[in-house]
Amino acid sequence: MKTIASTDHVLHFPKAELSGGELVRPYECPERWDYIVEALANSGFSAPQAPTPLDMATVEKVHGDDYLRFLAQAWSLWEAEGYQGEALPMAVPNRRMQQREPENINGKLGYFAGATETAITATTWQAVQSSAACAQTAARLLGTSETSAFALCRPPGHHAGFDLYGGYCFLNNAAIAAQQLRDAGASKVAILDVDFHHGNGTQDIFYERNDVLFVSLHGNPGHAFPYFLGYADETGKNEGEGYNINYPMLPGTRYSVWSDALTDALDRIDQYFPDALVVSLGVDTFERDPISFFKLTSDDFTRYGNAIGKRKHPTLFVMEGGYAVEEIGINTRNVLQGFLN
Ligand code: Q9C
Ligand code: ZN
Repeated sequence: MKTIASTDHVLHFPKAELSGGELVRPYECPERWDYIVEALANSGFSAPQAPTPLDMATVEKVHGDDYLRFLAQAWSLWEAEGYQGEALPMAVPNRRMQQREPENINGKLGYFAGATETAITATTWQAVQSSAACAQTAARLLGTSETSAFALCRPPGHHAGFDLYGGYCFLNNAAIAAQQLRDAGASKVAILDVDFHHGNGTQDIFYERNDVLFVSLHGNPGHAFPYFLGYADETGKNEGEGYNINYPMLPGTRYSVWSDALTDALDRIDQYFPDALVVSLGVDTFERDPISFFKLTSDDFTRYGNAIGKRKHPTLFVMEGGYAVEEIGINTRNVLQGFLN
């Protein structure tokens, strides 16, 4: 299995994340990428290949024009105000307020933010575009020479909606990959999101579409980020009705329960007969993840990788979360090795 990865990921490393009322070192940090590269090299995977530059035409099919303009301009507008810190949103539109993009950068940040922990820096946009390029390049491989591929994306993407950033995400890498597969001739694409957190951005993007099935296993939003989406009764809308499937699970969930949801999810995916499968691969379901509450062990990652592989779909893995940094490489490698065996 080939890995596509970009060293540009280091360009996104804010000094701070707002967490528990403090500015802390971000959980979503560059060493995550290093540990994964190292674990794959130690297990005989081929060296990562760099992506080709991002084709924005694909991105424009899953994100709004106003939002893309905002991402490209955010830092220069912030800098022009004379601020010394990193760009964080503070005021957000709420119930019964206007949904209108303000002129001022603080207003724009809040307007496009789904959460307030994620900072934007001078070089964030370059890292974000290179991360999305990894997903797109890997999707191109899947459409041609390969039956599986791994896009080692950083920053991650599944919380990024049509016009929404947050949860460490800016462009939705998995959605871009799915759209790329569609444009290259796949008539149906399934996305399986196994990150601990609900893939609210991916759900948002495809909620009214039936050409992309979205299936997510995650912490119950009554108890877990992103808190405001991810319930089981969210099943899609209009053309997309029946093409969105959520499996929210409670704090303390172990593999015995999680794997039953996975079996059901994989059955639903098989019944859809997709031409390709995109897996939003977060390993923050791990028992020692610092910000999550599922209890999967390192061996469980091998088990579920194998369960996914048994379904024999052309499969693209797209890296999402995972914050037990020292174990992130092993756990990610275990999924890919389990898949291949
Ligand atoms: N005190 C992904 O896994 N909440 N994003 C952090 C820390 C945001 C996770 C709370 C979690 C976002 C891609
Ligand atoms: Zn996550």
